[in-house]
Amino acid sequence: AIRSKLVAGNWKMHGGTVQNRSLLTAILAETEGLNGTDVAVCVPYPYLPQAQSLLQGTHLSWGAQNLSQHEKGAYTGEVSAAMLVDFSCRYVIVGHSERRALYGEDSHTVALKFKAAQAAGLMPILCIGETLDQREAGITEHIVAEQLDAVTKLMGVNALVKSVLAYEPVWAIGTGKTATPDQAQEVHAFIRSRIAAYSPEVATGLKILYGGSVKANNAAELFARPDIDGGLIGGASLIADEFIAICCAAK
Ligand code: G2H
Repeated sequence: AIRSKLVAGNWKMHGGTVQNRSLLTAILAETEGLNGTDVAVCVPYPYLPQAQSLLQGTHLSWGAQNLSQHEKGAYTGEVSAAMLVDFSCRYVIVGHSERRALYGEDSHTVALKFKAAQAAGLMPILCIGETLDQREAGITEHIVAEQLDAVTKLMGVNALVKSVLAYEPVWAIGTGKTATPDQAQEVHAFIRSRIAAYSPEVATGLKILYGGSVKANNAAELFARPDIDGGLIGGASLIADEFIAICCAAK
């Protein structure tokens, strides 16, 4: 493969210090030296110090699931990019569909968060994807293009070099309905070709993860497709054996 793979867990609003410790300890023990595959966990904010203390100096990276687009100031309840850096995060998810749908984040806000993350030296994992209605209306490509273009228009296409994309069809998230490898590959190839129109080099180097009900029993087939460079894993990232098997499927 041209690109090494990345498997990132998105714990969402799950966890606790006791479970986290056993989960992370198991993942650490079983995922070392996976043919260059990077493994990361994106944990709820309060567990960043725990992730840092357990994972510092190991092969695992950690990160957060959201951040503020603002640098600092009177934004009660918000968390800045610099705070994530303070806990040695490498990654931060931006624009997850749950943030877009439940917290009103539009593509412009997501682009500002992407910018804030990169300005602090974090690697944004930019999530894009269509809803079921949009897929059925035949506007999947239009939707992912709009979500992607919001970032490239603000930042320029070269900003994608220090980022990861995640294609997450909303209808496949937490529903048990995975996109077929063909469906996923088709959209991944579209995304890469859209970027290649501006910069072939950026397109070739960019990791595009698939997310949406990835499990141990479907990961290998997805990850074998040429434009699928790993996964963003929700539910299955909370179960040690499942997540480890998914990491092992990314060869
Ligand atoms: C998509 C995914 C992780 P799940 O949201 O971001 O979650 O694997 O539970 O569908």
